[in-house]
Order: sequence, then structure tokens, then C-alpha cells
Amino acid sequence: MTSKDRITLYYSPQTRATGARILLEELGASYDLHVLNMKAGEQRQPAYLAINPLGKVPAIRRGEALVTEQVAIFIYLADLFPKAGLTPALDDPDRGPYLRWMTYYGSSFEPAVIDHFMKREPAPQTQSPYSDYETMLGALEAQLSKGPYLLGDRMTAADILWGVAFSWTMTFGVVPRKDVFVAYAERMTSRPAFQRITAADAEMAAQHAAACGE
Ligand SMILES: N[C@@H](CCC(=O)N[C@@H](CS)C(=O)NCC(=O)O)C(=O)O
Repeated sequence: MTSKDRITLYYSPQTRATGARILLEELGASYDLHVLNMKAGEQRQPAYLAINPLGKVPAIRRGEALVTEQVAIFIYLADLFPKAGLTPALDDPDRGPYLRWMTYYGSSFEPAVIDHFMKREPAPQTQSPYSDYETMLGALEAQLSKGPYLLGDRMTAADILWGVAFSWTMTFGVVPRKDVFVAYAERMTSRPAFQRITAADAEMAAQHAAACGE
């Protein structure tokens, strides 16, 4: 990879950017971190709003390509490093199911979990993007019950996204600790990349808090 192809990850610890960093590690990719101290509000400064007008991490830059949105970042990065074996090729029969479960995260899971967390009345089933919370979660439970990974025996980048997601949402109590979810989260979070980045995140988060006098 030439220097113009180098990847910069716009990052804050213990956020949705953590999964993207774990994926980069699992892919064996070289990358630079551009760290934002969210406690100091750096994500809302003009310099970062020029990267992502929503003021959200993760974002990545590679050459002229700027990518925001976790799911897009996951698909993009896993495709950039096909030799890591975490993405089914375009003509692979697993490609469709892989994209299905990747995008299910952003299109169905997150809206459902946020409504649930905020105790918001969901939209009527026919107008809600995720049907209803129980149905949305039930589909995931059925898929993961086949295990050990979302696509069966094959681990993909989607499992890194979902492993982190289950770990966080069960910690916050917004997703029930069903056996299948717990076993899956443990499978993914016991991996060295997850352990390494979680430890580095704890250190970075403490530094950010200290810098803000907390
Ligand atoms: N739709 C975005 C959401 C990302 C997001 O919510 N990031 C949070 C961190 S977990 C954030 O940057 N929050 C900072 C803020 O809004 O001030 C994605 O999927 O990447």
C-alpha cells in the first residue's frame, strides 16, 4: 500500500469507532488514528464537521475517499483486504447473506435498540423500519442459533461488527442476555484484537477524562 493509500481512522475510545479499529487489527491493516476527545467536544468543531457533518465517529479517509457510517466502513475495509478472508467475494454465494446481516445492523438493529432504550413508542409495525423490537431480535437469535457465526462456520467482518454490538448493548441492558447472544459475544470478545483495543481504549478514555479535569 502506498502512502497515499494509507488509512486514517477518525476515532474516539469506547464508541462505535472501536469496532472499526478492531476490524483494522483483524485485517492486519496499517492505519493512523486521528483521535478526537469527545469529552472536550472536538467532534463538534468545524475541523471535524468538515469530515463528518454529523459530528459522529467512526470516519475513515483513504486517499481522496472519505467514508462515514460504520456499516459502510466495515464493508469497505473488509473488501480492501480480501486476503484476510473476512469478506465473501462478489460471486460467492455467501455475499448476499453477508451484506444482509451487515446492513441489518444499521437499518434495523440500531433504530430498534435506540427506540427501546429511549422507551419511545415505536412506529406502527407496517411503518417501522424494523417491524417491532421482538421480531427484529428474534430474527437475529434464529440466525445465530445456527452458529457459531452469522454465516455458519465462516467468520466474517460482520461478526466483528455484531460481536462488539452485542457486547455493548448487553452491558447497557438494552438487549437481553439470552444464552445464544452471550455465547456469541464471548466468542468474539475473547479474540486478541478485541482484548487489545478494549485495553487501549480504557487508557485513552482515562486520558481524555483527565484532560478535561474529570
Ligand atoms: N450512524 C453513525 C452513528 C455513529 C455514532 O453514533 N457515533 C457516536 C459515538 S458511539 C458519536 O460519534 N457521537 C458523538 C456525538 O454525537 O457528539 C454510524 O453508524 O457510524
